[in-house]
Amino acid sequence: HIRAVLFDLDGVVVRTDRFHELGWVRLAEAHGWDFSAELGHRLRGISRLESLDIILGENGLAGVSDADRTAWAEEKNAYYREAVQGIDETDVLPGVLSFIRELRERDIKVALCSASKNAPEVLQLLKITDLFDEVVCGLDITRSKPDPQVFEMAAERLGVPNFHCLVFEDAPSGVEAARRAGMKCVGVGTAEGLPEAPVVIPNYANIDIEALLDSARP
Ligand code: B16
Ligand code: MG
Repeated sequence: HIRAVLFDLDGVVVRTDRFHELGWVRLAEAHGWDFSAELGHRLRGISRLESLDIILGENGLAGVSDADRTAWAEEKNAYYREAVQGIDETDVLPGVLSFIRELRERDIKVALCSASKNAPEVLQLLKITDLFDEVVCGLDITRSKPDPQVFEMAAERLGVPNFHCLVFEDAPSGVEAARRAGMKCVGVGTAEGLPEAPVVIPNYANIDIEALLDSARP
Protein backbone atom coordinates (compact mmCIF):
# COMPACT_ATOMS: atom_id res chain seq x y z
CA HIS A 1 0.00 0.00 0.00
CA ILE A 2 0.99 3.62 -0.50
CA ARG A 3 2.63 5.29 2.52
CA ALA A 4 4.25 8.28 0.80
CA VAL A 5 3.43 10.43 -2.22
CA LEU A 6 6.28 12.22 -4.00
CA PHE A 7 5.41 15.27 -6.09
CA ASP A 8 7.53 16.74 -8.83
CA LEU A 9 7.31 20.57 -8.77
CA ASP A 10 7.35 22.13 -12.23
CA GLY A 11 4.23 21.04 -14.11
CA VAL A 12 2.85 18.96 -11.22
CA VAL A 13 2.38 21.42 -8.34
CA VAL A 14 3.09 24.77 -10.02
CA ARG A 15 2.80 25.78 -13.67
CA THR A 16 6.42 26.91 -13.75
CA ASP A 17 7.08 24.33 -16.50
CA ARG A 18 6.03 26.97 -19.04
CA PHE A 19 8.59 29.43 -17.63
CA HIS A 20 11.38 26.87 -17.99
CA GLU A 21 10.31 26.35 -21.60
CA LEU A 22 10.06 30.11 -22.13
CA GLY A 23 13.61 30.48 -20.80
CA TRP A 24 14.90 27.95 -23.34
CA VAL A 25 12.88 29.56 -26.15
CA ARG A 26 14.33 33.00 -25.34
CA LEU A 27 17.86 31.57 -25.16
CA ALA A 28 17.43 29.76 -28.49
CA GLU A 29 16.00 32.89 -30.14
CA ALA A 30 18.81 35.07 -28.81
CA HIS A 31 21.41 32.74 -30.36
CA GLY A 32 19.56 31.68 -33.51
CA TRP A 33 19.13 28.01 -32.48
CA ASP A 34 16.26 25.68 -33.35
CA PHE A 35 13.90 24.80 -30.51
CA SER A 36 10.64 22.86 -30.91
CA ALA A 37 7.72 22.17 -28.58
CA GLU A 38 8.59 18.45 -28.82
CA LEU A 39 12.11 19.19 -27.58
CA GLY A 40 10.66 21.37 -24.80
CA HIS A 41 8.54 18.43 -23.58
CA ARG A 42 11.53 16.08 -23.69
CA LEU A 43 13.54 18.50 -21.51
CA ARG A 44 11.03 18.42 -18.63
CA GLY A 45 12.71 17.14 -15.46
CA ILE A 46 16.20 17.31 -17.00
CA SER A 47 18.81 19.47 -15.21
CA ARG A 48 19.76 22.89 -16.56
CA LEU A 49 23.18 21.97 -17.95
CA GLU A 50 22.02 18.64 -19.39
CA SER A 51 19.08 20.40 -21.04
CA LEU A 52 21.46 22.93 -22.58
CA ASP A 53 23.72 20.13 -23.85
CA ILE A 54 20.74 18.44 -25.52
CA ILE A 55 19.77 21.72 -27.24
CA LEU A 56 23.37 22.33 -28.32
CA GLY A 57 23.59 18.76 -29.65
CA GLU A 58 20.40 19.24 -31.69
CA ASN A 59 21.96 22.38 -33.18
CA GLY A 60 25.32 20.82 -34.05
CA LEU A 61 27.09 22.76 -31.29
CA ALA A 62 28.20 19.90 -29.07
CA GLY A 63 31.85 21.02 -29.05
CA VAL A 64 31.50 24.51 -27.54
CA SER A 65 33.67 25.61 -24.58
CA ASP A 66 32.69 25.14 -20.95
CA ALA A 67 32.78 28.93 -20.54
CA ASP A 68 30.10 29.29 -23.23
CA ARG A 69 28.00 26.51 -21.71
CA THR A 70 28.15 28.08 -18.25
CA ALA A 71 27.26 31.52 -19.60
CA TRP A 72 24.31 30.19 -21.63
CA ALA A 73 23.00 28.12 -18.71
CA GLU A 74 23.13 31.27 -16.56
CA GLU A 75 21.40 33.27 -19.28
CA LYS A 76 18.52 30.76 -19.38
CA ASN A 77 18.31 30.81 -15.59
CA ALA A 78 18.07 34.61 -15.62
CA TYR A 79 15.12 34.41 -18.06
CA TYR A 80 13.48 31.78 -15.84
CA ARG A 81 14.01 33.75 -12.64
CA GLU A 82 12.69 36.92 -14.24
CA ALA A 83 9.46 35.14 -15.22
CA VAL A 84 9.04 33.37 -11.90
CA GLN A 85 9.23 36.44 -9.66
CA GLY A 86 5.63 37.30 -10.49
CA ILE A 87 4.04 33.95 -9.63
CA ASP A 88 1.17 33.68 -7.18
CA GLU A 89 -1.59 31.24 -6.13
CA THR A 90 -3.07 31.34 -9.64
CA ASP A 91 0.03 29.49 -10.90
CA VAL A 92 -0.59 26.56 -8.56
CA LEU A 93 -2.36 23.67 -10.31
CA PRO A 94 -6.04 23.79 -9.27
CA GLY A 95 -6.87 21.27 -6.54
CA VAL A 96 -3.33 20.08 -5.84
CA LEU A 97 -2.98 21.80 -2.44
CA SER A 98 -6.24 20.39 -1.07
CA PHE A 99 -5.24 16.98 -2.48
CA ILE A 100 -1.94 17.16 -0.57
CA ARG A 101 -3.73 18.19 2.63
CA GLU A 102 -6.14 15.25 2.24
CA LEU A 103 -3.21 12.86 1.84
CA ARG A 104 -1.63 14.21 5.02
CA GLU A 105 -4.92 13.80 6.91
CA ARG A 106 -4.70 10.13 5.96
CA ASP A 107 -1.19 9.97 7.50
CA ILE A 108 0.44 9.64 4.11
CA LYS A 109 3.86 11.33 3.98
CA VAL A 110 4.33 13.92 1.25
CA ALA A 111 7.61 15.02 -0.36
CA LEU A 112 8.55 17.48 -3.09
CA CYS A 113 11.09 16.06 -5.56
CA SER A 114 12.36 18.52 -8.14
CA ALA A 115 15.38 18.63 -10.42
CA SER A 116 15.29 22.43 -10.09
CA LYS A 117 17.78 24.42 -8.04
CA ASN A 118 15.12 27.15 -7.91
CA ALA A 119 12.54 24.86 -6.28
CA PRO A 120 13.02 26.08 -2.67
CA GLU A 121 12.54 29.69 -3.77
CA VAL A 122 9.41 28.88 -5.78
CA LEU A 123 7.93 27.10 -2.73
CA GLN A 124 8.82 30.11 -0.58
CA LEU A 125 7.30 32.60 -3.01
CA LEU A 126 4.04 30.64 -2.82
CA LYS A 127 4.37 30.03 0.94
CA ILE A 128 3.81 26.29 0.52
CA THR A 129 7.14 24.91 1.83
CA ASP A 130 5.51 23.67 5.05
CA LEU A 131 3.03 21.55 3.13
CA PHE A 132 5.76 18.98 2.51
CA ASP A 133 7.41 16.63 5.02
CA GLU A 134 10.58 16.73 2.90
CA VAL A 135 11.88 18.81 0.00
CA VAL A 136 14.56 17.34 -2.27
CA CYS A 137 15.74 19.63 -5.09
CA GLY A 138 18.46 20.16 -7.66
CA LEU A 139 20.79 21.44 -4.93
CA ASP A 140 20.68 18.04 -3.18
CA ILE A 141 21.22 15.68 -6.09
CA THR A 142 24.17 14.86 -8.33
CA ARG A 143 22.29 12.92 -11.02
CA SER A 144 19.25 14.23 -12.85
CA LYS A 145 16.11 12.33 -13.91
CA PRO A 146 15.78 9.72 -15.46
CA ASP A 147 18.20 8.70 -12.69
CA PRO A 148 16.06 7.78 -9.64
CA GLN A 149 18.31 9.61 -7.14
CA VAL A 150 15.85 12.44 -6.31
CA PHE A 151 13.03 9.99 -5.47
CA GLU A 152 15.28 7.55 -3.61
CA MET A 153 16.65 10.37 -1.46
CA ALA A 154 13.13 11.50 -0.55
CA ALA A 155 12.02 7.96 0.34
CA GLU A 156 15.08 7.51 2.52
CA ARG A 157 14.53 10.82 4.33
CA LEU A 158 10.87 9.93 4.90
CA GLY A 159 11.84 6.46 6.12
CA VAL A 160 9.46 4.82 3.65
CA PRO A 161 10.59 1.91 1.41
CA ASN A 162 10.53 2.70 -2.31
CA PHE A 163 7.76 0.21 -3.08
CA HIS A 164 5.41 2.06 -0.69
CA CYS A 165 5.93 5.33 -2.62
CA LEU A 166 3.75 6.85 -5.36
CA VAL A 167 5.22 9.51 -7.68
CA PHE A 168 3.32 12.29 -9.52
CA GLU A 169 5.21 13.38 -12.65
CA ASP A 170 4.67 15.45 -15.81
CA ALA A 171 7.98 14.48 -17.41
CA PRO A 172 8.85 11.38 -19.46
CA SER A 173 12.24 11.47 -17.67
CA GLY A 174 10.49 11.54 -14.27
CA VAL A 175 8.17 8.64 -15.13
CA GLU A 176 11.28 6.65 -16.10
CA ALA A 177 13.03 7.68 -12.85
CA ALA A 178 10.07 6.48 -10.77
CA ARG A 179 10.08 3.14 -12.60
CA ARG A 180 13.82 2.73 -11.96
CA ALA A 181 13.25 3.51 -8.26
CA GLY A 182 10.66 0.73 -8.11
CA MET A 183 7.92 3.26 -7.31
CA LYS A 184 4.40 3.52 -8.63
CA CYS A 185 3.70 6.54 -10.82
CA VAL A 186 0.82 8.74 -11.90
CA GLY A 187 1.41 10.93 -14.93
CA VAL A 188 0.03 14.47 -14.89
CA GLY A 189 -0.79 15.49 -18.47
CA THR A 190 -1.89 13.42 -21.45
CA ALA A 191 -1.43 9.73 -22.29
CA GLU A 192 0.19 10.77 -25.60
CA GLY A 193 2.73 12.94 -23.78
CA LEU A 194 3.45 10.29 -21.14
CA PRO A 195 3.17 6.93 -22.93
CA GLU A 196 5.18 5.11 -20.25
CA ALA A 197 3.03 6.23 -17.30
CA PRO A 198 0.75 3.44 -16.01
CA VAL A 199 -1.95 5.97 -15.02
CA VAL A 200 -2.40 9.52 -16.36
CA ILE A 201 -4.62 12.29 -14.94
CA PRO A 202 -5.23 15.55 -16.85
CA ASN A 203 -5.59 17.59 -13.61
CA TYR A 204 -6.60 17.27 -9.95
CA ALA A 205 -10.32 17.92 -10.50
CA ASN A 206 -12.62 15.21 -9.07
CA ILE A 207 -9.65 13.20 -7.87
CA ASP A 208 -10.76 10.02 -6.06
CA ILE A 209 -7.95 9.31 -3.61
CA GLU A 210 -9.02 5.74 -2.81
CA ALA A 211 -9.36 4.80 -6.48
CA LEU A 212 -6.08 6.47 -7.35
CA LEU A 213 -4.14 4.73 -4.59
CA ASP A 214 -5.79 1.47 -5.66
CA SER A 215 -5.13 1.91 -9.36
CA ALA A 216 -1.50 2.61 -8.55
CA ARG A 217 -1.15 -0.76 -6.83
CA PRO A 218 0.56 -3.42 -8.91
P1 B16 B 1 16.80 24.74 -12.67
P2 B16 B 1 11.06 19.52 -12.05
C1 B16 B 1 12.93 20.66 -13.59
O1 B16 B 1 12.04 20.72 -12.52
C2 B16 B 1 12.30 21.28 -14.81
O2 B16 B 1 11.25 20.44 -15.28
C3 B16 B 1 13.33 21.41 -15.91
O3 B16 B 1 12.73 22.11 -17.00
C4 B16 B 1 14.54 22.20 -15.40
O4 B16 B 1 15.56 22.27 -16.40
C5 B16 B 1 15.10 21.51 -14.17
O5 B16 B 1 14.07 21.41 -13.18
C6 B16 B 1 16.28 22.27 -13.58
O6 B16 B 1 15.83 23.51 -13.10
O7 B16 B 1 17.42 25.26 -13.92
O8 B16 B 1 15.83 25.70 -12.02
O9 B16 B 1 17.79 24.18 -11.69
O10 B16 B 1 10.10 19.29 -13.17
O11 B16 B 1 11.94 18.32 -11.74
O12 B16 B 1 10.38 20.08 -10.81
MG1 MG C 1 8.20 18.53 -13.89
